Amino acid sequence: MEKILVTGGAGQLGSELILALRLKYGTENVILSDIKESNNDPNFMMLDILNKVRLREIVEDHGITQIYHLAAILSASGEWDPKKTWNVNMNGLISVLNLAKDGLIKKIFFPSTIAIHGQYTPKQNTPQFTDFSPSTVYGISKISGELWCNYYHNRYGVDVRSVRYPGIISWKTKPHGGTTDYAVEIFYDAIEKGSYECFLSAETKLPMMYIDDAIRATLELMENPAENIKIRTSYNLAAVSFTPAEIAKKIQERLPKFSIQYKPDFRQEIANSWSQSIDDSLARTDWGWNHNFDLDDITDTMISNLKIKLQDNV
Ligand code: AKB
Repeated sequence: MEKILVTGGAGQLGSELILALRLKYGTENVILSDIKESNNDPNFMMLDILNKVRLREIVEDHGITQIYHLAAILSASGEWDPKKTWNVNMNGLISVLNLAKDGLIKKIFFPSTIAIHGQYTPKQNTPQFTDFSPSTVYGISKISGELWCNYYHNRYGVDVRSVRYPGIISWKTKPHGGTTDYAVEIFYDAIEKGSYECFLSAETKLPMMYIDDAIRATLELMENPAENIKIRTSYNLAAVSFTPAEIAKKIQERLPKFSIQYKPDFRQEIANSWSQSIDDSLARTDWGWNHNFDLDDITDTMISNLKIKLQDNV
């Protein structure tokens, strides 16, 4: 029986990944951990990922077999405290990798990101293997993390698997501290205020994905036989690409009074350093990845669910 620990599990991705994992393995076998208290969760443990003694204790006490290591500081908020971001993102991962090296856990999931892209990364159809010289400390920590994963796999046989997520769009839990967060905020503001002030310019094209696709990709990657997982740094992963102007138009087709203004801030420079579209053919070939949600599906799903969720405010 698998026993799973999700670190940093209370965030945008974790809160929905937890639901999918619990459906599969049972609530009692999937522990949600985070630095913030989560009183309502039926199987929660407080964990600061920098506390390696506590991490090891949880793993030993509960017979943890797999860790989904989501605890990290993202691209925009990471720039406020680069040293802390490096510490959390890097040392947290190394502690988790060491648990597998020491034979305590069998499998690790490590989320990488399009934030590993940089100035010299090809902006269209970014290949799996190319120049990655990121400009943010988050990006630097993630590309370094990928290399550490590959090293632990080659040197110690650790079964660590990873995908490079694009921006993730979801309605249940809001993202915090990312550059792609605008693509979620725009839906909240469209419904609650009828207008949105976007922190990226109208033509900033970025790769994005609906949360259901992101969760399915994660589970499919983790459940595939080990021999199918040929890349142990991290797989390119893609679904759709669009600009703020394009998503605004889709919203206006459904909410005709919606308006958008553009006021780019420091996040514009970060977005400019990332690619516009990704070649994820190796994920598709090696472990059968395929996305389901296009921009129309995402827009419909976000608007209908948020209208219900926010109905008291509308
Ligand atoms: C961010 O914007 O920092 C994240 C990411 C692309 O990893 N959503």
